[in-house]
Amino acid sequence: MGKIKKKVALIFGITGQDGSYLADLLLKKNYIIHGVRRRSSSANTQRIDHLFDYINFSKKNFFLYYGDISDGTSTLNIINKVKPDEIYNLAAQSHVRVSFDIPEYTADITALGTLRILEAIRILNLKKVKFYQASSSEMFGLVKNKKSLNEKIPFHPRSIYGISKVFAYHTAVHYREAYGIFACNGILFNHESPRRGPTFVTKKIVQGLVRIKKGLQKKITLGNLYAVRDWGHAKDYANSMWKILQYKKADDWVIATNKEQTVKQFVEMVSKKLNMKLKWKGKGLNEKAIDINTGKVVVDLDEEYLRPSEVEFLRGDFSKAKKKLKWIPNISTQELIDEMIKFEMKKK
Ligand code: NAP
Ligand code: F7E
Repeated sequence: MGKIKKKVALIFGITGQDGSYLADLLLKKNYIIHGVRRRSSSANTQRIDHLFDYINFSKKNFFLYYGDISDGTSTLNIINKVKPDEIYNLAAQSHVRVSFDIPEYTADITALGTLRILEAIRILNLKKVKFYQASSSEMFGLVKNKKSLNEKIPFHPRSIYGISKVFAYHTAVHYREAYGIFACNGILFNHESPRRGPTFVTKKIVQGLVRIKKGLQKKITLGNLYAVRDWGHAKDYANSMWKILQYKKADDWVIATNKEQTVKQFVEMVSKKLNMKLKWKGKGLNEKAIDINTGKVVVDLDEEYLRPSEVEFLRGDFSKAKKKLKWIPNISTQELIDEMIKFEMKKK
């Protein structure tokens, strides 16, 4: 019997939260993985370092390349060298607040970076490659009715990050329609994990409150407590990316939990788990949370963390993915919080 050929995946953004969970998943599925990392003066592979421990190098199933999606030539060269079956574009300047500070850079990476990858696929005439684009619920932006959002809701982005993702979304659709490339969009709502970057709100809250509990920090300072988000677990969402590329036709998919919380409710869920009883006082930017046991302020607000325009409400309707991909989120927000707390508790 002939050997079954292993699938080859190329992941842009492998060093990020989602890239690392996707690499975990695809290695378990026996893929050969190629990942693109950026050159950095300090280590940026912490999220995938564990892979080196269990990868059997004799099998040659894990490769990293230096690259950057701002650089079209190296992007094309890597794709040409690897000739993958599946390309996952998870690379982006992914921070919404930061996109107000560096809009041009954000557009170059998050919007044009996607175009560069798709152009490389087109120029190289890779007819069989499947392409996944990390689209975002931030594309919905300004939502008029507070209802669950599905694939048919029009986009009204509220940041250059969101606008760049809309460009990338339409570019993927365009390459599908114009050139027949199997290009898909996963419209993923917020997803978190112990591997989340420290300046995203869930990680900032969990890390901060755990450090307060350990006596290492006095308080955390946040922005808008009343923004509503639909928070899932990155591990579940990495699984959806793979399922999207296994579906019989290229399409666009909302991935979410269809449950929502405010930032303030998230603070309360974390503090409850840590046995910290909070009392909220004040209004607007003067709102604060006091730890009833110690009488000390543990959460306050600063306008530095507000955005010039905010996405106030996001809750996703994933019924299409449930029906056709048989995808559902398996990890609840409470389980997500428990895992994030456990991870922070173990830190020295
Ligand atoms: P992340 O942790 O910020 O990871 C982003 C990845 O992109 C990192 O590996 C980063 O490299 C890489 N990257 C940044 N600029 C690059 C460039 N110029 N060239 C090549 N690589 C570059 O983000 P994430 O949470 O894993 O999200 C993955 C993707 O999904 C992103 O596109 C994000 O916008 C999108 N998304 C995320 C969510 C969410 O809630 N997490 C929801 C919807 C969509 P370094 O490690 O060197 O920084
Ligand atoms: O903010 C509010 C903030 O930065 C969530 C990215 O992965 O998900 C993420 O974007 C909410 C916002 O995520 C602070 O104003 C309050 O309303 O954790 P975040 P995000 O902006 O929703 C989408 C789907 C992506 O695609 C993005 O890549 O929390 N908030 N106080 C705060 N946010 C931050 N970061 N820091 C605060 O102090």
